[in-house]
Amino acid sequence: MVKVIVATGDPGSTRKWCEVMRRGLPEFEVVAWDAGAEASGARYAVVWMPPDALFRRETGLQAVFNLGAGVDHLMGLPSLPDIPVLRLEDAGMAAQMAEYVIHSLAALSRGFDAYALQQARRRWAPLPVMRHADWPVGVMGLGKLGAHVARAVSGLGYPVAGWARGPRRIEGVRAFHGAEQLQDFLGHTRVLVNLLPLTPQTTGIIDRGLLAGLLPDAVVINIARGGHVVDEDLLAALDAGRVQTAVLDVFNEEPLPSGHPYWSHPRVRITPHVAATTLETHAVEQIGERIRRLERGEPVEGVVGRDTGY
Ligand code: NDP
Ligand code: OXD
Repeated sequence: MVKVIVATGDPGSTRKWCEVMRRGLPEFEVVAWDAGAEASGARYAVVWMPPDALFRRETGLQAVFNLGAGVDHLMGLPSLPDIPVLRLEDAGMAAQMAEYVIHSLAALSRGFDAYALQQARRRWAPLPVMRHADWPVGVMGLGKLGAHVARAVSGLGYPVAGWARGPRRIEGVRAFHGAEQLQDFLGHTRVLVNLLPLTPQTTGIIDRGLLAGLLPDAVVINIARGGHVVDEDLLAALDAGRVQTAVLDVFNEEPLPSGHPYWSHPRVRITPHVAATTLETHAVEQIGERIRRLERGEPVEGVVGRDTGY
């Protein structure tokens, strides 16, 4: 029987994922990481922020499955062996991301935030009709999640630009790529949606220079990683009115420390890293199918590039 070891940073979550996997994938033997135990001899590891000791002890692993789309935590582990690392692709997260972005965008463009303030004052005052053309959206990262978000927002009638590493073709989306086209992309963007992976190339990308390139009265929606943002630069842009609103789901330090200026900033909206959560059924199905393919010697999707880091 193929053995799979589950290791997350938290024992409760490790137990939960073991149960979910045993229920969904009864043909595999699923064991939980236990720091005090001997090597289990597992062929596959299913992980989220695992301890570095996992890879030093489990030396028979053939592949590692990340229980999320972003692999930045995992790729930084010094003991990660040179075996395939696979990440979740969409697995129900793309629809959640689109919902998050449309909610945040409409709160501003359709005036729902303003109407909430009016309600508090018992005020009945329709705002001028919104024009989509006044709210051009730019999506950084056109992968599994970003491309879906770009299509969804474009489908509502907003002008949409996108930016990726290489050329991309997405109907209804004006696509830019590479460092040389970044300024052009920003010049088409009032509402910036970040869905880049966190890599050495993208760390700190949302800085003073980038924010200065956005269209006036900009909005920043960061739903990728906190490490993409230089916090002092974003706060300065908010205070200067360069950025009117920041919608932030992810932070350089999580949980966001209670003294952080974002908490009390009147034009910052905060959610606790929930823009898209890993859905158990989808995740287990995707991982199970990929383990079966690897066991049959067939190619699999979702393998992270060691050179690119995503
Ligand atoms: P993908 O790997 O599918 O897509 C990444 C996209 O980013 C690709 O279009 C890629 O370009 C582009 N990209 C990568 N590096 C660069 C670069 N240096 N310059 C320009 N573009 C670049 O990722 P996903 O869509 O699956 O996920 C994106 C991120 O979302 C995850 O890495 C994770 O951090 C975050 N996330 C956050 C969640 C939350 O709840 N807040 C939940 C899930 C994910 P190309 O197409 O040319 O390769
Ligand atoms: C992910 C996340 O990367 O939840 O999947 O952040």
